[in-house]
Amino acid sequence: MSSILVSLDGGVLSITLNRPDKLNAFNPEMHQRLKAALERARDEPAVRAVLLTGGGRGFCAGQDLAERNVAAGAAPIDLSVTIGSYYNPLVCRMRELPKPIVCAVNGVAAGAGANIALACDIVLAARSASFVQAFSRIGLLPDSGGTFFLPRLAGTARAMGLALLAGKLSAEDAERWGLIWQAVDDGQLMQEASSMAKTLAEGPTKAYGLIKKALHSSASNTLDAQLDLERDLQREAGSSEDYREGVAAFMEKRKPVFKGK
Ligand code: LHQ
Repeated sequence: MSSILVSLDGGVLSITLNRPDKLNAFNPEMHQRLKAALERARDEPAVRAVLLTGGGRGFCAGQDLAERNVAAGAAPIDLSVTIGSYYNPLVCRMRELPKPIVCAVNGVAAGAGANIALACDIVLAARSASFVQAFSRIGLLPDSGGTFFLPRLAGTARAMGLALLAGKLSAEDAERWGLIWQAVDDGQLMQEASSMAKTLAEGPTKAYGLIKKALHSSASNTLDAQLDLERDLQREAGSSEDYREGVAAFMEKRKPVFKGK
């Protein structure tokens, strides 16, 4: 059974992390397959949105720790190699994908699994799901963008508490704290996430890519620089077929038919 399941339907590329007996913890094979799926999402015009979820009862438990068990007296493993080779490129690939990623957090999201969920564009979580910055439980600090996303989304006080105490944060608190878009009833999660991804797949894909770029640049830009960026990106959006269609549809009082171009 493949560690990642991928299917394309109606413009939505669904990617399911699929090592359920390990709560979908990452191993190198899973990283490589996820990389290939995200490259497909980037390169295939037929893909206009991504839906990421986990198989079984968990979303993702981060790094597979069975591969990290160092025997007493043995030299430590250099974790920067794994982070540099897999996790950092993964987070960058997701953020730079010029198409929206909806994440359906179906169960526990721990360690790098939690932060990979936070790197998605719209995060829905089942009410029974939880987020755990599990790193300090094993003597590490949050990675996969955790120290970037957490303070920006929830503020430094909450980021610090999550990272130091490594407790479980419920989906409802994650919503209340601004970490995710919405907590939804367990039975509704996949239907709501699929419907949202489908709606996005029928939208102005080019504008969505530019929205991601603009919002992701915001944190490190001055107001002047951000205004300049908005001007330049709007020039790009304004030359798209979808903008022409959007305005025409508005004037003709009909629903626009966007082609993602
Ligand atoms: C697992 C795992 C797991 C293997 C559950 N590995 N088997 C980056 C670069 C390089 C190195 C280091 O790390 C990183 C980034 C990171 O992600 S570090 C953080 C790694 N993740 C964790 O520390 C989380 C470890 N897991 C847990 O704390 C718990 O499993 C959580 C809170 C996620 C869920 O708890 P429960 O619902 O009680 O489930 P469980 O603990 O019983 O787990 C179910 C099974 O999954 C169990 O296997 P078993 O054979 O006993 O049924 C676990 O061993 C296995 N599993 N996480 N990361």
